[in-house]
Amino acid sequence: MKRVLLTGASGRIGSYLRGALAQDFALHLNDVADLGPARANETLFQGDLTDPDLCARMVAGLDAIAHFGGRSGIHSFADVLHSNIVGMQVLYEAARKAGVRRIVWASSNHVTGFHPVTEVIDPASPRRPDSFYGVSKSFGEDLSRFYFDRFGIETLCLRIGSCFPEPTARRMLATWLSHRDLEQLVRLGLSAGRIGHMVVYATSETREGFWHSPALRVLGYRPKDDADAFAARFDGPSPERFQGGPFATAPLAEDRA
Ligand code: 15L
Repeated sequence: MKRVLLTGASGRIGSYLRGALAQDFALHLNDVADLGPARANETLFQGDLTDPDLCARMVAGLDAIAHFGGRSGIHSFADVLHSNIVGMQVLYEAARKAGVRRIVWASSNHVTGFHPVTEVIDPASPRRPDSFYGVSKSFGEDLSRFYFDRFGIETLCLRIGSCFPEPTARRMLATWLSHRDLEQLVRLGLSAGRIGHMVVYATSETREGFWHSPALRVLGYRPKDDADAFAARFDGPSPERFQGGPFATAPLAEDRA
C-alpha cells in the first residue's frame, strides 16, 4: 500500500479526500485543526506546516504527498504568506530531504482570476491573480516548478475551480468540480507514470467553461459529472466580469480590518 501524506485533512475538501483515499493508501494526515480520532490506515500529525520538525516527521518514508493544506479564500497577505507561501516551502524542503518524488497540489483558478469571462484560456495563458490568495497560489506554481527543475520532484498543480457537492452559484456552471472528479484527479496524480511539472485546470464537464487543459486527457482524466445538469437552477447570464468571480472585486481583508 502506497504511503501518502494528505495535508489540510480537516478542511472542506481534505475531509472528503480523507474518506475517499483511506481504502487504498496508508495515510499520514495533517491539519492545524483537530483531526478527530485516527481510523484504519491513518497516522495523525496535527500542527502547522511552517514547523520543519513536524514536516520532517510527516514525510519520512512516504511515496507521495497530496498537499491540500493552507488558507483558502479571501485572506490578508499576512495569512497567505504564513500558510500558503512559507508553509509550502517548508513542506517541499522536507520532501526534498526525505526523497519524496511526487506531489499533487491544490493550486487554484484564482491564479488567473482576472481574465474576463469572455475568454477561454489554458495553462500557458498569462497568470493574472485576482487576490493575495491567487498570488500565493501563483507562488506555489513557481516553487513547485523550481523543485522539479532543480531536484526532479514532480508536481501536479490542480487549478481547482469550485469544488463543492453541487454548483451553488451561476458562475459554477463554468467552474464546478465534483468531489468524485477531484478524487479521480488526485488518484491519477498520485499514480501516473511520469508527470514532470504539470499545471491543469480542474473542473468537471462544463459546457460554459473558461478553461482548456489538453494535458488532462493525456493524464487519463474522464470527468463523471457535468455542471450542465444543474443549469435549470440558475437564471440569466452570469453577473461576473472576471473568471475569479467575487475574488476579483471583494475588498482586501486588510481594508476590512
Ligand atoms: C477557490 O480557490 C476557493 O478555495 C474556494 O473556496 C472557491 O471559492 C473557489 O476557489 C471558486 O473559485 O469558486
